[in-house]
Amino acid sequence: MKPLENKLPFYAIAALLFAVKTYMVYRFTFDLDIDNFLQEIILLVNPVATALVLFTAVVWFNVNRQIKYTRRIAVLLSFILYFNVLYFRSFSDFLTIPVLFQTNNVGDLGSSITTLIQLQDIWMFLDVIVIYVLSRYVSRDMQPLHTKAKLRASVIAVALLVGNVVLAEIERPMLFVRTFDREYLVKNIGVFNYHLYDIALHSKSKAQRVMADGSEIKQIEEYTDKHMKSDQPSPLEGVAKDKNIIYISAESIQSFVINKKINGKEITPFLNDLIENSYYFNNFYHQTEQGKTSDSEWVVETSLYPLSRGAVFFTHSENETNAVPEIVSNHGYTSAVFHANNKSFWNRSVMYDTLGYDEFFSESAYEVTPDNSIGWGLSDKDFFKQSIKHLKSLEEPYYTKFITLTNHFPFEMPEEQQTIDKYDSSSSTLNNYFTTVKYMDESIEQFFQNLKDAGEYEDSIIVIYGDHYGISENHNKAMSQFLGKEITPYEHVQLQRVPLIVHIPGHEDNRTISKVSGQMDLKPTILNMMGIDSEQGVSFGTDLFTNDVDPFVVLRDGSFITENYLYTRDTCYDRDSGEEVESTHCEPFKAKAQTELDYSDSVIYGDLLRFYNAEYKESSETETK
Ligand code: GP9
Ligand code: MN
Repeated sequence: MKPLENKLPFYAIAALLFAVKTYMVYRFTFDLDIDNFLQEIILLVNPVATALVLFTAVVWFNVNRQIKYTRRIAVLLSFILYFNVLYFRSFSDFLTIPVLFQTNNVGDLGSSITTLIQLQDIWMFLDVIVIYVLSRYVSRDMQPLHTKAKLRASVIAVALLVGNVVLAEIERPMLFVRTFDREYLVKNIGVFNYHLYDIALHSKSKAQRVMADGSEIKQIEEYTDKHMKSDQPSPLEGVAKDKNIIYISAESIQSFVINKKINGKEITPFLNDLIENSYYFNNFYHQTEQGKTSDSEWVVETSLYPLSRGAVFFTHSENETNAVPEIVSNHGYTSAVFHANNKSFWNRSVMYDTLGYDEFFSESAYEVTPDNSIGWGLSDKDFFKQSIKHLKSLEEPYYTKFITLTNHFPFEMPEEQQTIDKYDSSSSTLNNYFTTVKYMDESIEQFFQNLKDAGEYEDSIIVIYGDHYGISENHNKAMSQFLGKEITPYEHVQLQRVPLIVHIPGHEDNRTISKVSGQMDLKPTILNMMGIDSEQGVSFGTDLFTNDVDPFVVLRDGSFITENYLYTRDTCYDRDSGEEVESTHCEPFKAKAQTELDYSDSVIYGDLLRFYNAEYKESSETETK
């Protein structure tokens, strides 16, 4: 064969082969869900852009090293891709740096690796073979390219990659800030850029951890003990001892729907009745930020604030957490989460281990078909129904959490399943919302019946909380039409209230409690109810059933609510009337709110609970000796 006089075809062939291979892996091995045309385009552009960036880098090497570089990069990238394929076959997920160092994950993979490797996988290395063969025919005495040509090649490649990222941001706004799902990241920026992103995220949190020392946690614990911990015994102390705990994380439900009607029909008839036989908190705020559902889980299980950007579930999944599942496991409870979504969403597969959950029943534990799906996936009614067998398989007492999904933006409900009229306003989001909220109400009602039929109700305490808002500020006009009042910044904060219902079968002393409270308060409350509050540790919440600590709820954006005032966007309001008042009223609380957020951030960034937990374990060991 005649030597390839011009090297460009050689690099172009190498890049093209690699791009085609990567695309085929995305399309057929990872089986990424493609929902629209833009996603299709992104999936096509990404392998080309990545291959061009990596392979055109060759122009900057001297002529002799160009061929070597091309061969090596082809081998390296092929192995990275192949390793992801093997990992995906085993876990339906993508590799992360923490996972690489988690012995149990990679250990599992190690033992089964021979079963994962398949003979036909050889196709994944065909391009490498072609590149090696072709490289022998490339002329070794070519003149190097002019700097202008080198620049041109690199600029085109990088521009294509930037175009890819821009398209990804259009398709999934805040993709990089929220980092909600590895599958979305891989789908939008490709597996190689995803790894770079993961490395950056990991290095940043590692650096902050290294700088931290153990002295700060003592100071923070003293602060939370002094300002949040109630000295009063809770009237419900020990009421949940040895009982099962069932949390229902109710997707996107806000308090404004409770006891409200559309065209004369109650939106939440079951919850409205349930409230009469339960404790209902009508001034209970969600405290989530960009991590949405995962933030609510974080707050409820750890009593720490979420971060102001990103999701703790992603950024700090290796931290020590002293979370409720871990604590209750040490007291004979089996802990489990039920959620019929892909297990990598919000990094749950990793994070639930960190929080100490024993079991996670994710999408793969359910039978999901087009017929039983609505919107995001398995319908809540089917989800609850199918969960019962898994629930029954758990050893009692159990501590469980059921995460619903159907009442999720964009609130789709097939017409034949709608049991309430849509609202009539300029916002189709708000109009649809009531139909899925009504569906949630029915599915929770059905779940109560499922629990009763399965004999799981009597010995359980059921706690239902809204995870975060469903209707954003973009719909203020329609919202103000529904509520019959203007949505001022004060009203906006009031709309961050979500229902909290604590239902204890057979309990008499039920009532609606109006004290200002937040998701942060659930950890101390539930531990107190279980009679194990002494282990709550650093907690920014207060038992909901005690009254000796002044109510103070801080939202992640720095807004806060006290008994008498509400502060948001640099303005102080009277909590009852919503009237603006002198800023001096809110002034003393501003510093306190900031201190709490800063302390909580320090705990997370510095992974400070590792010091606390080490010390705690040591002292409890000496006590038992
Ligand atoms: C996805 C579900 C919804 O698994 O938790 O996530 P969200 O968008 O509400 O955070
Ligand atoms: Mn949610």
